[in-house]
Amino acid sequence: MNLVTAVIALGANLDNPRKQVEAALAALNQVKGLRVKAISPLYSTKPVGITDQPDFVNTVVLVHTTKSAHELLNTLLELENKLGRIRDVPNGPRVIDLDLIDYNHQNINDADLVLPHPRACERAFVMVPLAAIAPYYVIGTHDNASAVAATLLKKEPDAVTIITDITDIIDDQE
Ligand code: PH2
Ligand code: MG
Ligand code: MG
Repeated sequence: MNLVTAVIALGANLDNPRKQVEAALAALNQVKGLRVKAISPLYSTKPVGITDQPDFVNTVVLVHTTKSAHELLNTLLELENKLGRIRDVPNGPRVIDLDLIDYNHQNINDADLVLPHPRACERAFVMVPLAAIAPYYVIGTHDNASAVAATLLKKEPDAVTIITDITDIIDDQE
């Protein structure tokens, strides 16, 4: 059994985004052939791209999986559908977004999947959470997550605000 590490970013900004993210975390950990190994704190983040939409809740997880990169991508798309995602406005508001950021440090350039995620290192809402759980994780040819996050935060200190850590989520479920 070939077990590899992957990085997944979760985001939501509709219909109680924190609940949506928590539901997605629970669903993700139920997936066969996948275990969530680390969950970052949840962050309230300013919308990037289309700025005229609600703030997001974002988190990043490290998973171990026996799935291939494409199988994992399909799993994430299926989960998005199951959790009520409707694809209308690209980069617009959504109840849940599950993005594959990195798969075992592999470079993939397919029509449906480019890895590592080409814009991950420009996004504080990905790199700050990643740095919280894996500061030395290197995406592509960039500096490690901690260094990239620090640079992004220097440019835009208000981009992300921590709202909770995993202990709150566990408490909520009891
Ligand atoms: N996702 C986007 C576009 N903009 N902004 C924030 N803060 N968080 C996101 O997850 C996000 C975004 C497209 O997937
Ligand atoms: Mg996204
Ligand atoms: Mg997406």
